[in-house]
Amino acid sequence: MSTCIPGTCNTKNPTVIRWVEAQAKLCQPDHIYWCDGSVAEKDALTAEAVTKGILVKLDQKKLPGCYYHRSNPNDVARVEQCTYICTPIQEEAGPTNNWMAPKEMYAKMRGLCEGSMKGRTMYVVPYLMGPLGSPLTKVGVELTDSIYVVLSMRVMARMGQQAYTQLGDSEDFNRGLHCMLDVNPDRRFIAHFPQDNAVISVGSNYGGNVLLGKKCLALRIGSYLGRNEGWMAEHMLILGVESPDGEKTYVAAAFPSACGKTNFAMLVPPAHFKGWKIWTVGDDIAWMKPGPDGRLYAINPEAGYFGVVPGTNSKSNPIAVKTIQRDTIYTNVGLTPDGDVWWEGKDGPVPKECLDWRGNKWTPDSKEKAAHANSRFAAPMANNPSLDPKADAPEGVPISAIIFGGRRADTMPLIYQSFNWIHGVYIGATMGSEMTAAAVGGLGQVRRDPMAMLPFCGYNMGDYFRHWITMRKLIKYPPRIFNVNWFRKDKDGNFLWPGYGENMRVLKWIVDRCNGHSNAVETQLGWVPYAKDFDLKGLANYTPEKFNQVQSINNDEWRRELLLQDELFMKIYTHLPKELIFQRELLVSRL
Ligand code: SAT
Ligand code: MN
Repeated sequence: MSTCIPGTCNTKNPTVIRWVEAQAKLCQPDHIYWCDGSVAEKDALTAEAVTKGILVKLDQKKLPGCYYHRSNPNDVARVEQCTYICTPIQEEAGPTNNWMAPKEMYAKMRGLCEGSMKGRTMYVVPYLMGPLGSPLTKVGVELTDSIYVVLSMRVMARMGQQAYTQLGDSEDFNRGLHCMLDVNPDRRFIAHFPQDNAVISVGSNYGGNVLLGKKCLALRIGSYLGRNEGWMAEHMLILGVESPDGEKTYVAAAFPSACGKTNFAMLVPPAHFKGWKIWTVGDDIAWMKPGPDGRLYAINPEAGYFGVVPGTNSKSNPIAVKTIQRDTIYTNVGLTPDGDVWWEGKDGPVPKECLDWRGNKWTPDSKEKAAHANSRFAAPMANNPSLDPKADAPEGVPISAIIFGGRRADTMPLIYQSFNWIHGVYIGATMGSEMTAAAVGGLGQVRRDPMAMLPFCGYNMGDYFRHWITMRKLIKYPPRIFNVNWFRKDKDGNFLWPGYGENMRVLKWIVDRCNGHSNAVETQLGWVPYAKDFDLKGLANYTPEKFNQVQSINNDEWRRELLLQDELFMKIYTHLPKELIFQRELLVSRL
């Protein structure tokens, strides 16, 4: 079988063609289909997916262009225990990553992929991570035997012919191979080869495991490339804050998966904030590089949102509600008899019955949830009514603030600001968060998740901290660094902060700090707002006492926190920059 039949193969790049040929020889598909990203192609593949039962067509009047997908019930989230960083030397991957020598992993993958596409079609999916023509943009080609992956990649990345335009004759592209196999957790591997700019993913058909542009290229391989090339690949949303007088300030924020990055990126200010507006650049990933003016510039490498569905409603995220009305693929939510989707926390009445994410009959009396806790929408960012006009700008947007945050019931105040960059790096490096449904295992336990990158750093975490410290020297006007926690609770388990749109109050203080418009008090942890300056106007029943409570610093809790932080520092001790140990000592002395 010839791989590149004239008229079907849509690139002349000899390296791409040779590589596809080699993978086809291994996987032995019946057909090879070279995707061009066109609308006609999307329509044809969608129709085929519907015929094969991979997608269910939803009510097209209510939800134009929307489809429904159920994953295998054993395959509903990222699996960190199956995720490997394959560097020649184990120390390069570091103690926080699973490791296997590249030779050994390639051999294992060859064994699993051999003949795995017999009777199937191999789709060649060229895509860009980043806007066409941006110096930060990277090219990827993903080979997959899943139509669901092709259609999702078309939403999540700039997929199609433009990728070959950016690539030209170059050999510099990410080589991604995805084989579904029999979707068996025992044969599930997501293997990264940073030195080869390559990823092989087998045995899954779910989100972050298989949309190889996202976590695999944009974060794990991206972080590795960024360290070598002088830029940063971060698990961060990017948003723009516009003030009533038109001043625009961009911030980037790192929260672990399923801690509200998408909601924060699409925040709608409460009525009291007349004239303020939030613009979305990205909701999950930021690639950042110093610009010619000495500031740090960020692009969102993605073109869509892969957001958590449950809890999405007009209070938590009215912009997402609008964004997912069309051209959206819903995975693992409930399906109503009239071709609509439903999930726990959706606006409107609860349906009398529907099919749950497993396809079983569901009624309001059912014990199980209709939508899986990690059910997702994949929606194009072009649908977002608050999409920032610069979301496609090749030069990106200048970042004034970096915000770290996690899900913490105690210890962490609502907001504080680091004393300086290196102190901010320490705050990011010691981040902790309660685990969520985005990854398999450990729900609710606090784990250290430095910069929200623990599952996504493609090299030694200690070296990653060093890279953050080094970057300071390359940025003349570094962003200010802040820490937030929307999730602090009182003794009775009630949230101490209303969250959602009200987070605008915190964001305003951050932006005011960056622009020299507000004062701060020094504490053990960092700079915090004066209670009298912090805008609580129009917040019903929210007293200054409650604000003091959510901002309180409990030295006993902080002593325990320091011991918990040590666990991670001990683990990566051999590569831990000494600057961070000094920061720890300074904090101890302040406490
Ligand atoms: O499943 S994904 O990895 O794409 C989403 C997430 O965990 O952030
Ligand atoms: Mn994420």
